[in-house]
Amino acid sequence: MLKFIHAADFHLDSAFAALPPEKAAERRREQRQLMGRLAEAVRAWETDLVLLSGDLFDGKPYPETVEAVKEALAEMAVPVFLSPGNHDPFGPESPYAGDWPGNVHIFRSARMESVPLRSLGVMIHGAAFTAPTQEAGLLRGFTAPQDGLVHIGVLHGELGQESVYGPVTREDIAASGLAYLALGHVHKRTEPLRFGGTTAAWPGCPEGRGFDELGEKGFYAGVLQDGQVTLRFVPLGRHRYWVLPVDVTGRDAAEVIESALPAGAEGDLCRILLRGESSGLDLNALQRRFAGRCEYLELRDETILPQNLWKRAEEDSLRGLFLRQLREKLESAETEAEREIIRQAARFGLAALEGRDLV
Ligand SMILES: [Mn+2]
Repeated sequence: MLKFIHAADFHLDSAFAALPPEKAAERRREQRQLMGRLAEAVRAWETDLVLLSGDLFDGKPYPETVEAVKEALAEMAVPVFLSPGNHDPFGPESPYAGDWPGNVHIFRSARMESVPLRSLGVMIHGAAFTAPTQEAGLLRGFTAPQDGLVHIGVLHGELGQESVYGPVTREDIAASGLAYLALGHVHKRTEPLRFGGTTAAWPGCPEGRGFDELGEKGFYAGVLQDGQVTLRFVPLGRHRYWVLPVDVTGRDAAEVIESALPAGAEGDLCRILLRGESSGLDLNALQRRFAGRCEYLELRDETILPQNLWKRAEEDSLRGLFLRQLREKLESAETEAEREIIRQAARFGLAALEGRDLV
């Protein structure tokens, strides 16, 4: 059995342009610790092998960031394979051209290179972006030898024919003879994918950097046994981003927010979209009430004023007919709970008939 960890797209030293400069600097300092935390995971799980599928850096990194990464990779103390991506392509000016710890193998060319690790019974294959774009598929025409070793690939790229970011096709993967293909570039984690005899996956980025990178993020911990790969997702980021739409119609907004906030959100960045009907929300009071519950809380009032549900009931239209039927049901309803369901049905039905968005 062989245990490996597969991570990608750290994008260290991202600009965090949406944050004020001092906040952005703080986030970059925190980001530098991600690789150290990955090293802790590597050691705690007694991992045999680490696969890093590119975009570790987001453009030209600060020297202290490069040092922190080198230190963390050395601490892993097992073979580490790294395939540079479009944001950190290999080149004479890139940080990858310098000295790296002895356990780290960096792929340096846009042609597949193979490194046998006979003690582990595997051979690792990979290639590098050498420029911000890579139009030729790096896996195109590649087939692993049938030599009794288990073959693993590490690449940065995206699925499809038409991409300037290292296109990889299903056919390329199915024909590769690889047991596992460790991919990077797609920031949203994919489930393990199966093409022919090959398992492939994108672990996504290990921590969100904005409201376009939502939810739980981390890396894949893989087990290779009898040529078969199983993957387990492991969260790594301290900060998660959430966009949470909630409906406050007929409800106490504070209670609605309370039940929408995810557990353990203290380090999280939450944007709450308050929707539905309301005759006025006190956003300042809500903001104060939930201060400290997340690292950052943004409340957006997207509510509309309470609608008179029945005002169009006399209309000679599908809408009128719909409302008249529901109003009859409302009049014969026996409990308040039943009446509330009917009013809700009227609201949803009206929204659908009028092409409005529902929460
Ligand atoms: Mn990328």
